[in-house]
Amino acid sequence: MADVKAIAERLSNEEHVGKDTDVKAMVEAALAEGTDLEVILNDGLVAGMQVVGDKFKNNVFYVPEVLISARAMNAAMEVLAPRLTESGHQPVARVVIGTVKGDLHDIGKNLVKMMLTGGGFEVIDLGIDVTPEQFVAQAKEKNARLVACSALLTTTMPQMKNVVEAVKSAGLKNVKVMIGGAPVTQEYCDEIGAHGYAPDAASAVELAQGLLGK
Ligand code: B1M
Repeated sequence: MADVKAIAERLSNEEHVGKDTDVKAMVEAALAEGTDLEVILNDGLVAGMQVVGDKFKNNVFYVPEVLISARAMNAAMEVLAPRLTESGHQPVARVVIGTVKGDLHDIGKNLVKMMLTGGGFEVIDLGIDVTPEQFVAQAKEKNARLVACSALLTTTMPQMKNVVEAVKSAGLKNVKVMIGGAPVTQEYCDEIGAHGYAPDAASAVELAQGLLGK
Protein backbone atom coordinates (compact mmCIF):
# COMPACT_ATOMS: atom_id res chain seq x y z
CA MET A 1 0.00 0.00 0.00
CA ALA A 2 1.45 3.41 -0.97
CA ASP A 3 2.40 5.84 1.78
CA VAL A 4 0.05 8.72 0.94
CA LYS A 5 1.23 10.71 3.97
CA ALA A 6 4.54 11.03 2.09
CA ILE A 7 2.60 12.84 -0.67
CA ALA A 8 1.26 15.36 1.88
CA GLU A 9 4.75 15.75 3.31
CA ARG A 10 6.31 16.32 -0.13
CA LEU A 11 3.72 18.99 -0.96
CA SER A 12 4.18 20.95 2.24
CA ASN A 13 7.72 20.39 3.49
CA GLU A 14 9.89 23.48 3.02
CA GLU A 15 12.83 21.38 1.78
CA HIS A 16 10.77 19.73 -0.91
CA VAL A 17 8.50 22.56 -2.07
CA GLY A 18 8.79 22.92 -5.82
CA LYS A 19 9.28 19.26 -6.60
CA ASP A 20 6.08 19.11 -8.59
CA THR A 21 7.31 16.22 -10.72
CA ASP A 22 7.96 14.26 -7.49
CA VAL A 23 4.41 14.79 -6.23
CA LYS A 24 2.94 13.80 -9.59
CA ALA A 25 5.17 10.68 -9.73
CA MET A 26 4.18 9.73 -6.17
CA VAL A 27 0.50 9.97 -7.09
CA GLU A 28 1.12 7.90 -10.22
CA ALA A 29 2.90 5.28 -8.12
CA ALA A 30 0.08 5.22 -5.57
CA LEU A 31 -2.43 4.75 -8.42
CA ALA A 32 -0.34 1.95 -9.92
CA GLU A 33 -0.37 0.19 -6.54
CA GLY A 34 -4.16 0.40 -6.51
CA THR A 35 -4.43 2.86 -3.61
CA ASP A 36 -7.95 4.15 -3.06
CA LEU A 37 -8.50 7.36 -5.03
CA GLU A 38 -10.19 9.19 -2.14
CA VAL A 39 -7.31 8.26 0.16
CA ILE A 40 -4.80 9.73 -2.30
CA LEU A 41 -6.92 12.87 -2.61
CA ASN A 42 -7.83 13.41 1.04
CA ASP A 43 -4.88 12.00 2.98
CA GLY A 44 -2.31 13.00 0.36
CA LEU A 45 -3.12 16.12 -1.63
CA VAL A 46 -5.81 17.80 0.52
CA ALA A 47 -3.92 17.06 3.76
CA GLY A 48 -0.73 18.47 2.22
CA MET A 49 -2.46 21.66 1.07
CA GLN A 50 -3.95 22.08 4.54
CA VAL A 51 -0.46 22.14 5.98
CA VAL A 52 0.57 24.62 3.26
CA GLY A 53 -2.40 26.82 4.28
CA ASP A 54 -1.42 26.68 7.95
CA LYS A 55 2.19 27.54 7.15
CA PHE A 56 1.01 30.47 5.01
CA LYS A 57 -1.19 31.76 7.83
CA ASN A 58 1.70 31.48 10.28
CA ASN A 59 4.18 33.21 7.96
CA VAL A 60 6.29 30.07 7.53
CA PHE A 61 5.40 30.10 3.83
CA TYR A 62 4.91 33.20 1.67
CA VAL A 63 3.13 33.65 -1.67
CA PRO A 64 5.87 32.00 -3.82
CA GLU A 65 5.93 28.79 -1.72
CA VAL A 66 2.13 28.54 -1.83
CA LEU A 67 2.13 29.03 -5.61
CA ILE A 68 4.82 26.37 -6.01
CA SER A 69 3.00 23.86 -3.79
CA ALA A 70 -0.23 24.59 -5.63
CA ARG A 71 1.53 23.96 -8.95
CA ALA A 72 2.67 20.58 -7.64
CA MET A 73 -0.88 19.81 -6.52
CA ASN A 74 -2.27 20.83 -9.90
CA ALA A 75 0.25 18.59 -11.71
CA ALA A 76 -0.81 15.66 -9.52
CA MET A 77 -4.50 16.47 -10.00
CA GLU A 78 -4.05 16.16 -13.78
CA VAL A 79 -3.37 12.48 -13.17
CA LEU A 80 -5.91 11.94 -10.42
CA ALA A 81 -8.88 14.02 -11.63
CA PRO A 82 -9.84 11.84 -14.66
CA ARG A 83 -9.79 8.75 -12.42
CA LEU A 84 -11.95 10.49 -9.82
CA THR A 85 -14.44 11.53 -12.51
CA GLU A 86 -14.59 7.95 -13.86
CA SER A 87 -15.25 6.66 -10.36
CA GLY A 88 -18.15 9.08 -9.83
CA HIS A 89 -16.34 11.04 -7.09
CA GLN A 90 -18.19 14.19 -6.04
CA PRO A 91 -16.28 17.37 -5.10
CA VAL A 92 -17.06 19.01 -1.71
CA ALA A 93 -19.04 21.58 -3.72
CA ARG A 94 -18.72 23.77 -6.79
CA VAL A 95 -17.45 27.33 -6.37
CA VAL A 96 -17.57 30.12 -8.93
CA ILE A 97 -14.70 32.54 -8.31
CA GLY A 98 -13.63 35.81 -9.88
CA THR A 99 -12.23 39.29 -9.38
CA VAL A 100 -15.06 41.80 -9.52
CA LYS A 101 -15.93 44.16 -12.37
CA GLY A 102 -13.36 46.89 -13.02
CA ASP A 103 -10.64 45.09 -11.07
CA LEU A 104 -7.69 43.39 -12.78
CA HIS A 105 -5.82 42.08 -9.70
CA ASP A 106 -5.75 38.29 -9.67
CA ILE A 107 -2.78 37.06 -7.63
CA GLY A 108 -4.77 36.76 -4.39
CA LYS A 109 -7.80 35.36 -6.21
CA ASN A 110 -5.59 32.68 -7.81
CA LEU A 111 -4.20 31.72 -4.40
CA VAL A 112 -7.72 31.37 -3.02
CA LYS A 113 -8.66 29.27 -6.06
CA MET A 114 -5.69 26.97 -5.55
CA MET A 115 -6.34 26.55 -1.84
CA LEU A 116 -10.03 25.81 -2.46
CA THR A 117 -9.05 23.24 -5.09
CA GLY A 118 -6.61 21.78 -2.57
CA GLY A 119 -9.52 21.63 -0.11
CA GLY A 120 -11.49 19.37 -2.47
CA PHE A 121 -13.75 22.01 -4.05
CA GLU A 122 -14.36 22.17 -7.78
CA VAL A 123 -13.51 25.74 -8.68
CA ILE A 124 -14.78 27.49 -11.79
CA ASP A 125 -12.54 30.48 -12.38
CA LEU A 126 -14.19 33.37 -14.21
CA GLY A 127 -10.99 35.41 -14.18
CA ILE A 128 -10.87 39.18 -13.69
CA ASP A 129 -13.30 42.05 -14.38
CA VAL A 130 -16.30 39.79 -13.74
CA THR A 131 -19.75 41.41 -13.74
CA PRO A 132 -22.45 40.48 -11.20
CA GLU A 133 -24.47 39.06 -14.12
CA GLN A 134 -21.58 36.75 -15.07
CA PHE A 135 -21.24 35.50 -11.48
CA VAL A 136 -24.97 34.74 -11.35
CA ALA A 137 -25.17 33.15 -14.81
CA GLN A 138 -22.23 30.85 -14.09
CA ALA A 139 -23.44 29.96 -10.59
CA LYS A 140 -26.78 28.92 -12.13
CA GLU A 141 -25.30 27.07 -15.10
CA LYS A 142 -22.70 25.20 -13.05
CA ASN A 143 -25.03 24.59 -10.11
CA ALA A 144 -22.51 26.18 -7.77
CA ARG A 145 -23.08 26.47 -4.01
CA LEU A 146 -20.67 29.35 -3.53
CA VAL A 147 -19.84 32.58 -5.32
CA ALA A 148 -16.39 33.85 -4.29
CA CYS A 149 -15.49 37.47 -5.07
CA SER A 150 -12.12 39.13 -4.78
CA ALA A 151 -11.46 42.89 -4.92
CA LEU A 152 -8.22 44.81 -4.39
CA LEU A 153 -9.40 48.35 -5.03
CA THR A 154 -11.55 50.50 -2.78
CA THR A 155 -13.25 51.69 -5.98
CA THR A 156 -14.26 48.15 -7.01
CA MET A 157 -15.37 46.87 -3.58
CA PRO A 158 -18.92 48.17 -4.15
CA GLN A 159 -19.23 45.63 -6.95
CA MET A 160 -19.40 42.98 -4.23
CA LYS A 161 -22.62 44.53 -2.99
CA ASN A 162 -23.94 44.33 -6.56
CA VAL A 163 -23.03 40.63 -6.66
CA VAL A 164 -24.85 39.99 -3.35
CA GLU A 165 -27.93 41.76 -4.73
CA ALA A 166 -27.75 40.00 -8.09
CA VAL A 167 -27.59 36.59 -6.37
CA LYS A 168 -30.59 37.52 -4.21
CA SER A 169 -32.61 38.89 -7.15
CA ALA A 170 -31.92 35.73 -9.14
CA GLY A 171 -33.50 33.75 -6.28
CA LEU A 172 -30.39 31.62 -5.71
CA LYS A 173 -31.27 30.82 -2.10
CA ASN A 174 -28.78 27.95 -1.82
CA VAL A 175 -25.87 30.03 -3.05
CA LYS A 176 -23.61 31.73 -0.50
CA VAL A 177 -21.49 34.73 -1.38
CA MET A 178 -18.03 34.95 0.16
CA ILE A 179 -15.71 37.90 -0.23
CA GLY A 180 -12.09 38.87 0.32
CA GLY A 181 -9.20 41.02 -0.83
CA ALA A 182 -6.83 43.50 0.82
CA PRO A 183 -9.29 46.39 1.41
CA VAL A 184 -12.21 44.12 2.41
CA THR A 185 -13.17 43.69 6.07
CA GLN A 186 -15.67 41.72 8.14
CA GLU A 187 -17.44 45.01 8.81
CA TYR A 188 -17.85 45.59 5.07
CA CYS A 189 -19.07 42.02 4.64
CA ASP A 190 -21.77 42.60 7.29
CA GLU A 191 -22.69 45.95 5.74
CA ILE A 192 -23.36 44.52 2.26
CA GLY A 193 -24.99 41.31 3.52
CA ALA A 194 -22.45 38.86 2.09
CA HIS A 195 -22.43 35.47 3.81
CA GLY A 196 -18.76 35.46 4.76
CA TYR A 197 -15.39 37.17 4.64
CA ALA A 198 -11.93 35.59 4.78
CA PRO A 199 -8.74 37.58 5.28
CA ASP A 200 -6.46 35.09 3.48
CA ALA A 201 -6.45 32.07 1.20
CA ALA A 202 -6.17 29.46 3.96
CA SER A 203 -9.05 31.00 5.92
CA ALA A 204 -11.07 31.07 2.69
CA VAL A 205 -11.11 27.25 2.67
CA GLU A 206 -12.31 27.11 6.30
CA LEU A 207 -14.92 29.76 5.54
CA ALA A 208 -16.18 27.90 2.46
CA GLN A 209 -16.44 24.66 4.44
CA GLY A 210 -18.19 26.46 7.31
CA LEU A 211 -20.70 28.21 5.04
CA LEU A 212 -21.73 24.86 3.58
CA GLY A 213 -21.69 23.07 6.93
CA LYS A 214 -18.91 20.71 5.76
CO1 B1M B 1 -2.45 47.47 -8.01
N1 B1M B 1 -3.09 48.45 -6.45
N2 B1M B 1 -3.33 48.78 -9.19
N3 B1M B 1 -1.70 46.44 -9.44
N4 B1M B 1 -1.51 46.52 -6.70
C1 B1M B 1 -2.83 47.87 -5.16
C2 B1M B 1 -3.98 46.96 -4.73
C3 B1M B 1 -2.66 49.16 -4.25
C4 B1M B 1 -2.97 48.92 -2.77
C5 B1M B 1 -1.24 49.73 -4.47
C6 B1M B 1 -1.02 51.02 -3.70
O1 B1M B 1 -1.43 52.07 -4.13
N5 B1M B 1 -0.37 50.95 -2.57
C7 B1M B 1 -3.65 50.15 -4.94
C8 B1M B 1 -5.10 50.14 -4.45
C9 B1M B 1 -5.43 51.36 -3.61
C10 B1M B 1 -6.83 51.30 -3.15
O2 B1M B 1 -7.74 51.05 -3.88
N6 B1M B 1 -7.00 51.58 -1.88
C11 B1M B 1 -3.53 49.71 -6.39
C12 B1M B 1 -3.85 50.51 -7.52
C13 B1M B 1 -4.26 51.95 -7.18
C14 B1M B 1 -3.79 50.05 -8.84
C15 B1M B 1 -4.11 50.81 -10.12
C16 B1M B 1 -5.33 51.74 -10.07
C17 B1M B 1 -2.81 51.58 -10.49
C18 B1M B 1 -2.95 52.52 -11.68
O3 B1M B 1 -3.09 52.05 -12.78
N7 B1M B 1 -2.92 53.80 -11.39
C19 B1M B 1 -4.30 49.69 -11.15
C20 B1M B 1 -5.75 49.22 -11.21
C21 B1M B 1 -5.98 48.23 -12.33
C22 B1M B 1 -7.36 47.63 -12.17
O4 B1M B 1 -7.52 46.68 -11.44
N8 B1M B 1 -8.35 48.20 -12.85
C23 B1M B 1 -3.42 48.63 -10.56
C24 B1M B 1 -2.78 47.65 -11.29
C25 B1M B 1 -1.94 46.68 -10.79
C26 B1M B 1 -1.14 45.71 -11.65
C27 B1M B 1 -1.88 45.25 -12.91
C28 B1M B 1 0.15 46.42 -12.06
C29 B1M B 1 -0.79 44.57 -10.60
C30 B1M B 1 -1.81 43.40 -10.61
C31 B1M B 1 -1.28 42.17 -11.31
C32 B1M B 1 -2.17 41.00 -11.08
O5 B1M B 1 -2.87 40.86 -10.09
N9 B1M B 1 -2.13 40.10 -12.06
C33 B1M B 1 -0.95 45.32 -9.29
C34 B1M B 1 -0.42 44.85 -8.06
C35 B1M B 1 0.48 43.60 -8.12
C36 B1M B 1 -0.68 45.48 -6.83
C37 B1M B 1 -0.08 45.18 -5.45
C38 B1M B 1 1.38 45.70 -5.51
C39 B1M B 1 -0.05 43.74 -5.00
C40 B1M B 1 -1.41 43.05 -4.98
C41 B1M B 1 -1.18 41.57 -4.74
O6 B1M B 1 -1.17 40.78 -5.66
N10 B1M B 1 -0.90 41.20 -3.48
C42 B1M B 1 -1.00 46.03 -4.50
C43 B1M B 1 -0.23 46.69 -3.36
C44 B1M B 1 -0.05 45.74 -2.19
O7 B1M B 1 -0.96 44.99 -1.85
N11 B1M B 1 1.07 45.82 -1.59
C45 B1M B 1 -1.71 46.93 -5.44
C46 B1M B 1 -0.56 39.81 -3.10
C47 B1M B 1 -1.83 38.97 -2.94
C48 B1M B 1 -1.44 37.57 -2.53
O8 B1M B 1 -2.56 39.56 -1.88
O9 B1M B 1 -4.48 40.14 -3.41
O10 B1M B 1 -4.45 40.89 -0.98
P1 B1M B 1 -4.12 39.89 -2.01
O11 B1M B 1 -4.82 38.51 -1.62
C49 B1M B 1 -4.75 37.95 -0.34
C50 B1M B 1 -5.92 38.37 0.58
O12 B1M B 1 -6.38 39.68 0.32
C51 B1M B 1 -6.94 37.30 0.39
O13 B1M B 1 -6.17 36.13 0.14
C52 B1M B 1 -4.98 36.46 -0.56
C53 B1M B 1 -3.88 35.55 -0.04
O14 B1M B 1 -3.79 35.59 1.35
N12 B1M B 1 -7.94 37.37 -0.67
C54 B1M B 1 -9.13 36.73 -0.51
C55 B1M B 1 -7.91 37.92 -1.90
N13 B1M B 1 -9.05 37.67 -2.54
C56 B1M B 1 -9.83 36.92 -1.71
C57 B1M B 1 -11.09 36.37 -1.87
C58 B1M B 1 -11.63 35.63 -0.81
C59 B1M B 1 -10.93 35.47 0.37
C60 B1M B 1 -9.68 36.00 0.54
O15 B1M B 1 -12.83 35.06 -0.86
C61 B1M B 1 -13.52 35.07 -2.07
